[in-house]
Amino acid sequence: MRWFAFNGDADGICSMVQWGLVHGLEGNTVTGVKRDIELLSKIVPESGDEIICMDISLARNHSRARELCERGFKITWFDHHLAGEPIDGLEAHIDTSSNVCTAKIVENFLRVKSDWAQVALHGDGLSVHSTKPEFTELGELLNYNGYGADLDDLHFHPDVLMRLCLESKTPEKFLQTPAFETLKKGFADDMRNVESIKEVDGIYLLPNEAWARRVVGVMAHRINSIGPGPHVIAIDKGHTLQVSLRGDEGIGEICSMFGGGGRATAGGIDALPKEEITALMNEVNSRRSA
Ligand SMILES: [Mn+2]
Repeated sequence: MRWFAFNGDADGICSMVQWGLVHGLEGNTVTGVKRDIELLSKIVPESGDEIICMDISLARNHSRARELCERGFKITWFDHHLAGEPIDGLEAHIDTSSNVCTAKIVENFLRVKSDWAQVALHGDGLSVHSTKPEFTELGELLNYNGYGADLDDLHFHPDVLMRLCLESKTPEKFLQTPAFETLKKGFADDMRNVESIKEVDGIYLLPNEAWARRVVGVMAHRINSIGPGPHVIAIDKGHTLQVSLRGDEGIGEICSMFGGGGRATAGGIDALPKEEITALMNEVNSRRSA
């Protein structure tokens, strides 16, 4: 039996579609929302099984991957995220170059040129490296579908969406399907909801609803493009706030002061107690240009 584990975003889906078009997808598939990375823990192989992983970080699945290799399972890994130490016996096709996505790695491995790899580049925010701008929207919508707190938030289970893409065979044909229309309309509706959210006391506060959990990333990205920030976008979780912070510098540092983390320009705090919002805003405001 073969097992596939793939990220539920555009890149993971396009990687699987390419594999499926060449070799078929007989076996079990394991996937989840985009942020659900530790998928190897959901695989329960039996003797003689093999495992193929697409677009999930080996570093984040390292101990489980090592354990499965030691037990003799054949594992093949395609990815462009952090890998960690090499694992004996694991076949790794991992390239962390900033101009590739997993679907490009899979395309090279299969030696079959595919427009799905072009779609994936757009999905991963690597449009500048794609030769097919006509697939920008499709890449972004497949990527958008993967965002949410859990699978119930998504328009399509990523496995269902992957199989719909596979059935279509080409991105052009998928663009003609009702599934594409559903994604397009879903995104437009979510963005219309976003427009109703205004900044109040320095915060864009979103309700804890599925649409908000789906678009908070896109919204943060768009707000960040209007000025240096720091910008505060938060989902109201009752006693706590799920905070996304964006800006030009020092963002991860601010977040870490409140139990979160991140990079220089993007960060988050999973559960900020509401009584700490004043302290957070004091810190943010001291860094906002007058
Ligand atoms: Mn990717």
